[in-house]
Amino acid sequence: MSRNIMRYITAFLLFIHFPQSTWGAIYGGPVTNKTTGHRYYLLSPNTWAGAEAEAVTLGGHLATINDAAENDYVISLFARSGWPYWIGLNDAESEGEFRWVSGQALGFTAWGDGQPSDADYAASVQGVTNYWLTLPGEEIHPAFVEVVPETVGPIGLVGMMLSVLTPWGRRRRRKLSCRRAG
Ligand SMILES: [Ca+2]
Ligand SMILES: [Ca+2]
Repeated sequence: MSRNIMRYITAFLLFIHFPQSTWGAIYGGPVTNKTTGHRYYLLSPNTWAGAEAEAVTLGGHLATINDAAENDYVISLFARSGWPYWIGLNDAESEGEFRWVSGQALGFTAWGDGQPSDADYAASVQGVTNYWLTLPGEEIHPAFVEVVPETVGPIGLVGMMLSVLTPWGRRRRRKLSCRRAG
């Protein structure tokens, strides 16, 4: 089957699966991973750059998949078999040098057979093993977003220690729990 016919079929299936009223929107999540505390969203179909812009408004980026566990976790949350979902990896700046849009270092990869191709933007696909491929960034696909919660800074840490260790903090917490109980 020619590549063009495949594209039309994909576009038609996307249209049925994601009603047009939901395009450019959050389609799933947020779901928080209990182990890492990271939040994930599924975005309805968009270009890679459009999806990344949406991810930034949610306080994150297109997902940075750091290991096999995260690859399988995100797929299991949102993906349908055979469907590509944008993730944050691309070599748009320098051919062959893949970088995460979050700025994190590239370690783990899950390229499928013959991947990455010449195209610059990575997408994740559910399969027998969950794998990545590259596609032209102007194609319209759903996307995975990852939001890494801000870590507690030194001032927050001091506040937490005061509240646990000092009589003032203990009294305040007792008062709060009484109020909750009462
Ligand atoms: Ca990650
Ligand atoms: Ca490329």
